[in-house]
Amino acid sequence: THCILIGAPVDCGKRRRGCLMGPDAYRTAGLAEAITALGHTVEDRGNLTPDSVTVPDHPNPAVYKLAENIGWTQTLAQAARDAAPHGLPIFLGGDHALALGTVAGMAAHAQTAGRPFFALWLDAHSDIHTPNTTDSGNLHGTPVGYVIGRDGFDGFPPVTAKVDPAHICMIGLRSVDGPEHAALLDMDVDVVDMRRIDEEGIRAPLAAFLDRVAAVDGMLHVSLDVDFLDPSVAPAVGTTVPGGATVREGHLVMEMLCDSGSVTSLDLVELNPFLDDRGKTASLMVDLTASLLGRRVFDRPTRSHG
Ligand code: DIR
Ligand code: MN
Ligand code: MN
Ligand code: MN
Repeated sequence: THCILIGAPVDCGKRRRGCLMGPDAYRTAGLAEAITALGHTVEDRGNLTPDSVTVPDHPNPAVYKLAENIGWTQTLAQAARDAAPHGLPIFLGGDHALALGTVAGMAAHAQTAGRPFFALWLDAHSDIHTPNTTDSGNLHGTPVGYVIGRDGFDGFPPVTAKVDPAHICMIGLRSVDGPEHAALLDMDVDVVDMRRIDEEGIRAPLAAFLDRVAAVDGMLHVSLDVDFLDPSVAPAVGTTVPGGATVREGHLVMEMLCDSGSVTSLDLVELNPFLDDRGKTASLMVDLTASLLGRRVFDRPTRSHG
């Protein structure tokens, strides 16, 4: 696989600063070296800067840095479309607002390629707000709302390839706001909250989703939010929520994704190196990426996931 690293130092999706250091933390933690050690090639396209746009005030006065978020969305959607035909784009965040652009861009690419598009959201949060429903005003809570085509994103680039909610699986949920909960009740997003993981394990729901992707030869975008993981193992994130995925659950997800062969793009988001403990979170994110790209102790006999 040819891996294309795209630095997206997005820091406007929430108020606590520091995610702009994420791309360099991944480089420092040896991301490119880990990928090449697995026999892949790596091309680092450096860090992008957002298009500059001006916008009128938003009716929801809480909305934070609207213009900058729109600029990043434009820039990253284009970067995704540019990179996708040449390899596997890995977007180095940056906070989760970057996914407004990366997912929209990858979905547009899939549409051009004539393939169904799916997204796996690994996160404590569902990120399905719109700029109108968010209380915090933090737009890192809105990328899913944007890509499925919810109303309220005036000023953002029109979503040319809307993602089907039935093609989205969210794993790790344990902090869902009221308006998000209401929106999710009305749609076919596969929501795997932590209780379901406790009861069924993480393997069964993921296997079922991956079988659906494979059945139609779908393209799969994976958006990995640091807060998917438990804060005890991944402290470098501004929005920690106790009770998250363990290190092994994280690796199993990545190993199954590797075996599926379906993953065509990846976001690494919400790493705030300013909050890290001697680089442990950055290193864990690099190790998880390595598992996604084929690092393993022993091979498994080939079999279906079901
Ligand atoms: C929360 C936080 N739902 C909000 N969202 C986060 O502000 O809308 N997503 N942290 O990863
Ligand atoms: Mn998120
Ligand atoms: Mn989150
Ligand atoms: Mn379908």
